[in-house]
Amino acid sequence: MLIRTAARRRAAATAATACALAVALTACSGTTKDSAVEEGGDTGAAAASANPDAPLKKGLKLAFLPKQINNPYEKIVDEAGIKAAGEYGATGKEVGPSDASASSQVSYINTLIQQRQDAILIAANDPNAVCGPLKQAMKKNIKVVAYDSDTAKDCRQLFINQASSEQIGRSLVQHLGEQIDYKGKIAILSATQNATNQNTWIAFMKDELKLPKYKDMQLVKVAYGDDADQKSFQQTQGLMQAYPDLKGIISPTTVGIAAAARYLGDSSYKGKVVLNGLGTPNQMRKYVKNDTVEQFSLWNPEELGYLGSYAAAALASGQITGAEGEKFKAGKLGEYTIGKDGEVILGEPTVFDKKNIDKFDF
Ligand code: RAM
Repeated sequence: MLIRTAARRRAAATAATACALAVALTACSGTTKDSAVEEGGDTGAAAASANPDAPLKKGLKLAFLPKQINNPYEKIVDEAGIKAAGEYGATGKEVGPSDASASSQVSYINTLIQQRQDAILIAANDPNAVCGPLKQAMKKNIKVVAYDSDTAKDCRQLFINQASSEQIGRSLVQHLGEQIDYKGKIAILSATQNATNQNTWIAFMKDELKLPKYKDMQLVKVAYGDDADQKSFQQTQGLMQAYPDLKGIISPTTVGIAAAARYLGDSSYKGKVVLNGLGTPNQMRKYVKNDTVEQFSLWNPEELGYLGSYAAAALASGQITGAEGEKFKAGKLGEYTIGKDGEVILGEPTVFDKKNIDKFDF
């Protein structure tokens, strides 16, 4: 447990740096948590003072609202969160849109408010488009937890981040740099143009690329596959047509990297263009085994859902209010401390390659 705690402390420190660097980004902009409580108005006594000894309430209703319902990664996260709710006598469900466009989640939030859920957990498709309805939810004492992809800060009480955003962004560039010997044209294949998480990571990638050791690496394009399989496939094809001498692609989305691997794996670029990014071992296994992809990273999505579930329950039970420094227990994952701006960091990502990929099943 010592190691976990130390790793978490490191991660929290990195997150603080991340936000300092990313002030210009939507992910780290907006007003503080306190103003959310004021605007929420009705978060009441529980918001004013946390009771760390309060038991988790029985019968809580949690709703997971992913970026899109048919994304295998989001499914793993949400199913784990729903299962965790069963551990402490709550119920959970997943609802959401079939596309990850900016405003696609708004009508779902409105319905969840009408249903008087106790907490809404959202992986936001846009930091601002969901804000109005989420503030309405908080006003009605429905707790709001962003996970995976943040909203603006005053539109939720907590953000459960999978890992330090800075570490995710910088390490993807570091890994690709090593793989292509720090030379040549590179591109990014992202999710949607508005995705808070991908945009935050890309800002750190661009910042990392400013270091002298990357002077011979040139980022020629950021393409958007919208977390849609077919569009991501076509965008990869388009990148290769436009830049046949491309040396590497970073795809910081599980949908994007799997589609890009499928395109490259069946093309003459296999083994010539390095593909790195964020993927699930189960979707990427065959591309690692057939040498299309050497390595990629991810955190454990089940743990992300599990942590989000416990965090939402702790909020809804008055154990925490979302203020920096408050602590809560997340079942088998142990204790977590809320960092700056209501951010809770799960841990560190894992790098997967031929040697370890068979040890993972998600
Ligand atoms: C996709 C989504 C998600 C992101 C992962 C890595 O599934 O864009 O938000 O965290 O990739």
